[in-house]
Amino acid sequence: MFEEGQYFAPVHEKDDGTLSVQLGANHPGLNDPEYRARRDHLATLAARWQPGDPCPTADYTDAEHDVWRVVSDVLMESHRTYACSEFLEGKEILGLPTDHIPQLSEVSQTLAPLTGFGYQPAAGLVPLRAFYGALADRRFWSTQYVRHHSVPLYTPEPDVIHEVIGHGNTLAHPRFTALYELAGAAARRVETDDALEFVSKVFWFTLEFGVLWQRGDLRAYGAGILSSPGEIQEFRDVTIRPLDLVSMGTANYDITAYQDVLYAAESFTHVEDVVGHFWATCTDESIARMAHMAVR
Ligand code: TIH
Ligand code: FE2
Repeated sequence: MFEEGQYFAPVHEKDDGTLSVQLGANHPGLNDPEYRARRDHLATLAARWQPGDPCPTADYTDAEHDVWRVVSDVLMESHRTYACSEFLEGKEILGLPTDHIPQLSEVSQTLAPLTGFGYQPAAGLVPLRAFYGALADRRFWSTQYVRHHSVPLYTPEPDVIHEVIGHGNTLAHPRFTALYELAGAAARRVETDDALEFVSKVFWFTLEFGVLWQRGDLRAYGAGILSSPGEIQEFRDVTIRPLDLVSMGTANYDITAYQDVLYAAESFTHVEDVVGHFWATCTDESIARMAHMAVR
């Protein structure tokens, strides 16, 4: 996903109406003209998309399909070992290809009868409220470009691998999508930016970077862990705290590195009971009270 507070590259419109993506100073693709042309092209396609249209077709290059293949291969094994069972069930039902990058439009078509979710292409930054609000309509704003081939193991910048392998497999499972929808409804319900930020931080530490106990084993259910062949190998070695809305909603995190603190639920049901219930019921006032309780 591509939202405020996450690493993202600013996008500018050029005189000819196409978009230009400004990669940061240490972006691995900065001095790769071919990569930059791809980024600009995909951003331009997304910007021309209109609500209701299927996602535009991205004609991926062989090199881009190769990155997907490499990451899919490594993750195939890691998911069996480190992903929670609900993710593995979603993965089984969705049946993503491992030998080529699927189009967002195709994945959306497969998701529709399963959970009603579908992707919309993001050209650049999607503001927090729009990003989360869309979840209430079962729309998921998604990037379409692929991480640079030199960094297959981890990227701070959400790419199609993260959106589809990380989030897509969860969007195929109704227990996950119920949570996404509740997060969306919460984002629409709250009015202050502070409350919205709290809601989005809880999302970060759960649907993006959540872990949970399953049969005595720590497993990942967050899409950010499940799309990174590097981080998925390391998450068990970081500081694991118990699930706690106040700490998650007020914690600061570094978006450019492996997370050093994660919050573990006792089970998937525990996530639903605590986090689902929070999103289902939170208001500006209840969040202000919680934020006030935070130890700073
Ligand atoms: N770090 C993730 C990956 O390498 O797949 C992508 C992101 C998830 C959340 C923010 S960036
Ligand atoms: Fe994400």
